[in-house]
Amino acid sequence: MNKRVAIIGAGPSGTAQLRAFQSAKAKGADIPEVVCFEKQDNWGGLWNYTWRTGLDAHGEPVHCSMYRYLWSNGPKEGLEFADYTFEEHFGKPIASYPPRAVLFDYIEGRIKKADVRDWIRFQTAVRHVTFDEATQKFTVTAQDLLNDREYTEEFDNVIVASGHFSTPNVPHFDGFSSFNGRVLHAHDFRDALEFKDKDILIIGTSYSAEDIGSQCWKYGCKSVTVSHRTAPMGYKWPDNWQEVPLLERVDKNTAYFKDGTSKDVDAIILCTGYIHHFPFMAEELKLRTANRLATADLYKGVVWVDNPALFYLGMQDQWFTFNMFDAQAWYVRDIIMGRIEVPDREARAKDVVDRVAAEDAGEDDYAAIRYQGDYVAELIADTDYPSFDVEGACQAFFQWKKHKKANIMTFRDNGYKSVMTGTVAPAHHTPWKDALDDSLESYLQT
Ligand code: FAD
Ligand code: NA7
Repeated sequence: MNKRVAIIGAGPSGTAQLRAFQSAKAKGADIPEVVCFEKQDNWGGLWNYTWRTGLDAHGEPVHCSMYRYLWSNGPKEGLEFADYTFEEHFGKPIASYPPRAVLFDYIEGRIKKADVRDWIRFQTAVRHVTFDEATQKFTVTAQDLLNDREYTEEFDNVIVASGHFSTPNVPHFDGFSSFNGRVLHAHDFRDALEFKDKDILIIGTSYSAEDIGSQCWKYGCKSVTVSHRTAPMGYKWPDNWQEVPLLERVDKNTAYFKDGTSKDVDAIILCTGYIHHFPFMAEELKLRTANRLATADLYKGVVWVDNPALFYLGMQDQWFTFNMFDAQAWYVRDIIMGRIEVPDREARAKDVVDRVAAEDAGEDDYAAIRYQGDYVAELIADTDYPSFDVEGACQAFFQWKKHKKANIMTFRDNGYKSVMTGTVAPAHHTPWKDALDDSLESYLQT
């Protein structure tokens, strides 16, 4: 096959795509030449932790939004690879909510086994992607950051796997410029110990707000105040935790809220989400979408409606993660290799409209989980990705929701059944709230 395929990003989505092509090759298929561009010096995407914030050593925006002490926010049984189980990687069953380093090790284990590191050009940032109607080729302009050399190459397909939880959405509130403390976005949060003995204010009510607040509580902050725009999270919080309406303004160290109440705080952490940001894509190829399950303009959630030679991976809001990226990567591979046909533009656009309507019809988080589970099942039914019990994975998510409702500070102490191996995860040796050492070595001790 004399096609050339560019993958942008070697995070979980990009490495899923590499593994998909490698697995076809291992089965004797003739595969395209695959070039993966990764701006960091290692794979793993967001899971590749760095202490840096702001700009990296080359002046590039730091991609990492993860922090020290991050433990999986959902059960690992919902994200397990169907072709590489946790038990295969660690040689024994492990507990259900691994810290970041453990999940990084797992992601890395599969891609190392696939032996495709030399398909990746590390420390190479994609600067610009255009499409030529006449030649039907993409031109990719990339920068070799180590040698400060820019070059262009042509490709038949481009797969954008650059993630969408890295460019922060940063609202402004009156008084921020004269606040006598630190104002930061979750993207720049690293070490909860920075906020030990401090009163912190968090804006937002989604995963980052819940998790960063919980971490600061775990590592000894004085109090957590969470300000909501739409609705409070409503969990049973510890005594030094309160939920308040939206912030109106701050004056020196005092935060004033919409209901007229106020609170003196030492730091403000904006857990206000991220934007889909693709400055390197030509205007007519650029995905513009809200953070939702049915993204705009992507047939089957992956094929650019206006040009089926272009793909985006992992652009949905996420209940399912690693195995959804796999489902997408195998599907995209099979389109590129001519095993799956893509319908005409009208049908592609209708598919998007139907998916948006189906998502909108769902009433709660349970419906959303099932919706995304059905999507994963739909894609894997058409490829040779190992079939797995998606309903069982949904059940793990449903139990997780119930455990969070029962006790938000102990939900990570529960174990769930792997739909890949049938094993029920053992309890971790230490309750999450007391486990201050989140190293891989500590976590894997039995
Ligand atoms: P990313 O992981 O973002 O990887 C994208 C890659 O593209 C990066 O390596 C980046 O360097 C590269 N890149 C970007 N732009 C360019 C460019 N121009 N040129 C070259 N390379 C480029 N998921 C879970 O399953 N469990 C969790 O507990 C969990 N916790 C999370 C916590 C936080 C704080 C965040 C932000 C996300 C969390 N997620 C979690 C979700 C996360 O989105 C996925 O797990 C996963 O990392 C997404 O993979 P990805 O490959 O699509 O994107
Ligand atoms: P999310 O899930 O996109 O949530 C963003 C939150 O920020 C949400 O509660 C929003 O409130 C709130 N928000 C956004 N803009 C504002 C403004 N202007 N004012 C007040 N509140 C605002 O982002 P997360 O970072 O929590 O999670 C992203 C991923 O990281 C997730 O997949 C996890 O795995 C980790 P709203 O409810 O819309 O009123």
